[in-house]
Amino acid sequence: MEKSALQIARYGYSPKLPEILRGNIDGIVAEKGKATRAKADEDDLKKLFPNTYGLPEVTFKKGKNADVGRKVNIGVILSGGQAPGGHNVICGLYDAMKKANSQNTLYGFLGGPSGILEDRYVVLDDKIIDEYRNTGGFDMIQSGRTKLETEQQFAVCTEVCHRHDIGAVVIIGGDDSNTNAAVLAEYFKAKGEDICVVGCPKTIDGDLKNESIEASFGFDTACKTYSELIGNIERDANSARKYWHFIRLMGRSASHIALECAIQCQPNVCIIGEEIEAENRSVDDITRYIADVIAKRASEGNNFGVCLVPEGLIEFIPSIKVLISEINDLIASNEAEFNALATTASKIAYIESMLTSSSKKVFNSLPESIEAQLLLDRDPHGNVQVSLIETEKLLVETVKKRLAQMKKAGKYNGKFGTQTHFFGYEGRCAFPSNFDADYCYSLGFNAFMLLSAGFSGYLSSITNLSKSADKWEAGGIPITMMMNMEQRHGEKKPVIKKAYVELDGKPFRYFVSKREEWAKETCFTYPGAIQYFGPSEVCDGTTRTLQLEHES
Ligand code: FBP
Repeated sequence: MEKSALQIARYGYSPKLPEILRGNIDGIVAEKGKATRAKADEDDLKKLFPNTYGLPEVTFKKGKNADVGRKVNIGVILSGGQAPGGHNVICGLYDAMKKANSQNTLYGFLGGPSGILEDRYVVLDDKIIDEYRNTGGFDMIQSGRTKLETEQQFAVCTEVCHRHDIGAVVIIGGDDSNTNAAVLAEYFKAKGEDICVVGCPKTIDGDLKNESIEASFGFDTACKTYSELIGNIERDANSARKYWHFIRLMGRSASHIALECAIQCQPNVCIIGEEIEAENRSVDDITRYIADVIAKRASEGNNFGVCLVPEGLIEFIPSIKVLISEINDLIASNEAEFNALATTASKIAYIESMLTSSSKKVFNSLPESIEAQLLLDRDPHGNVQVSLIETEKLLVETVKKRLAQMKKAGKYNGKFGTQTHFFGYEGRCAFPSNFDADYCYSLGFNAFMLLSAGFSGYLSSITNLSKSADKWEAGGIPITMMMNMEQRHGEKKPVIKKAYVELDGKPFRYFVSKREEWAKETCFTYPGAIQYFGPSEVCDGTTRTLQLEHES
């Protein structure tokens, strides 16, 4: 396949490892810390994970490691949505395992978790690995959203691992995939199988983070890519001065991406879902807020601006949250009948007839296009697919109506020309930033160090990320430590706790301290293209979110 000039140039980039992982691989040893505890639901978790609950945290140090060269075959799986840097996790894993023993073999299971269930794989070698170094995408082995969660599936995994003499499985995924990695690790231990499972924290959404995991990979590059595009649009808006651009940003429920992009680009409006929920605001409240900003700018002759909307917003508006949960239950309990309905109109009428009167009112207040989008297929976890709901268009409609009312009342005298955008897939497979290239390579390398030392049920953890890569620390965190029990499909299940934007956290507080000024003035910033080859302060830094979180 023909290669672009950038692709060829990026092959030459050497990802930076933390100092501790450099040098001879038999000079790195694991040091166990104290036994860990989950923050909530300890008793339930202890019962569900009798073999893997309470494991100690692990840190790598310099020392003599006589076992690292023991031969091991490893299976690797990419799970869920694409995130820049996934290939480098595999490259780091591959380089570490070959460094330890050139006879080690890496099986790349194809198409996500279904690859291991169907025993579809490719044996990764230098030729394949070298073609994907520092590139975006998951196309080396592709991804998928099949869940690994039943005993029957685990039995198949065991069989497949035996067939290829696989002694460790690395699962690169988000909160749900890593939850399943922990369940698989527990299963192997309970059955006396000598197979380790190690996870790596992936998702552009940025919602897989906690005290031990500072960031999921892909968030950095995705935010930088979206910020470049938003900056370009801001410059266009400021040049033409005739449009309000409403931009919806991917990121599922949490608003981390929208917040980071707002800090990078200083738009006039950015809605944060978590704040909307905390303040119990309705669509009408959000509409009034945006319309007021538009009217104020119009009064100074500025009939243009940029408004960022997180894709998960709809789920944070309390009345719509209730509506979505009712729709989820109705679809789940009347699946066959609902699916048999041939037209969207009949589906809307069917659901509408069963809603409670308050939810029916909310449903009817939405444009028909949004009603239809709320009824689209659920994801494998039974959640509404927020990426399919055009909230930016909904807000343009409601704001338009509100401005017309304000005009009648003599409170607005501007022009409201609009453009809508959705940035999502554009950022998920971008070439990884230097930060993600380094972070991912380190996560993969470190995953090998964990599994070669026999740690199972752990998430590969690289920390101290706001410092330069040589100062990063390497270790492992027991996955059960990050779990709690949550209601899923009517059942209490162990899951890794999702991280939402903290309203008392520094990044959000910084945004709040600036947003009034950004709303009124034109303070746009234009981050531009991600620079790979240039001054270190441009190329190697991480997100503003992480920098603010680490500021003392
Ligand atoms: P993960 O949680 O699996 O990392 O996926 C993230 C994401 O990009 C979300 O931001 C988005 O809502 C969703 O995937 C879109 O899913 P799909 O790729 O199935 O369209």
